[in-house]
Amino acid sequence: MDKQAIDAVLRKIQGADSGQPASRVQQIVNRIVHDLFHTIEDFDVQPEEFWSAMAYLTDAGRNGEYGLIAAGLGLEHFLDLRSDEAEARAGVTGGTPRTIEGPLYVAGAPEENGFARLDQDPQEGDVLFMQGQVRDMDGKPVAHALVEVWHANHLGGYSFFDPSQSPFNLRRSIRTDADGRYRFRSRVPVGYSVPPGGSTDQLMKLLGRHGTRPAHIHFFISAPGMRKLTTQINIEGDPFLWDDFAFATRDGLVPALKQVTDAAAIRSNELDAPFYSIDFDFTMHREQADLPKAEVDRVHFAP
Ligand code: MBD
Ligand code: FE
Repeated sequence: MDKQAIDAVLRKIQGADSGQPASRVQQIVNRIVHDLFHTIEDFDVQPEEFWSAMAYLTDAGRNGEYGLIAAGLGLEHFLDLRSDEAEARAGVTGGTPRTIEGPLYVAGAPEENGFARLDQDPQEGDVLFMQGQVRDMDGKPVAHALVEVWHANHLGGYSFFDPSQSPFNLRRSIRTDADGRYRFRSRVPVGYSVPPGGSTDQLMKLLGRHGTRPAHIHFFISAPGMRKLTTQINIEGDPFLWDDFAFATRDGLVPALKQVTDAAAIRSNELDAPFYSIDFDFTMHREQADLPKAEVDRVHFAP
């Protein structure tokens, strides 16, 4: 069809002549449908192709994979870049970079003060201690900030989604102490890969891509009067470090992973072998009236 004929059909379908101003939802849906009509035309999409796409989307929804697809298509990262831009326009720059939440957070992890052990299940992997301080942009410690942390096990699996792990394994909420400090003991995670043969995997393969993330640890950092920080740190040395299927690796989020072999340090941590350690401080911004909320309302899993 020629473009004018398509636009004439669109006008009819979208009721452009109804005289009512279009709501935000109408405007956005109309735009997407417009773009889709033209995509179908430009690529001469056949009915079988259209219905196979519909079946794909139905399956993806049934599998609960839309969150993975949003990450894999870079949409979640794009939202981060737009948030960065909105902050920069208001003069809010620096501090710990944000990066995507991803689809695997589970609300309601047990809360502990200052220190938590994340590895509740007996599990493989190198012992990891991670510690640091939460500070504001003036360098002042943020006492009693909430550090929510979650990560995968030695097989790249997350508790709740992986039924072999107990509830909230490798998930905790840690209150920083009076000096803004947090610390946890866990096991070095391994990168996550999308479910083999699943909807995201199929899509990534059709796009000539993979569905693997480098090993990482997720954080929400929150405190009254401060902008909530959603971020991750990466495990240095992972082969996928800069080849993340979700595009979440950012400069400033790759701390050194140190192996501790000192006998006294091993003993004082109640271990009998060398372990790994990461030091990482979080710097957060004060809340500011002229900015979009830093906390993103989003449906979360909860047990
Ligand atoms: C993850 O662990 C993750 O963090 C993201 C963004 C997507 C899939 C799995
Ligand atoms: Fe993750």
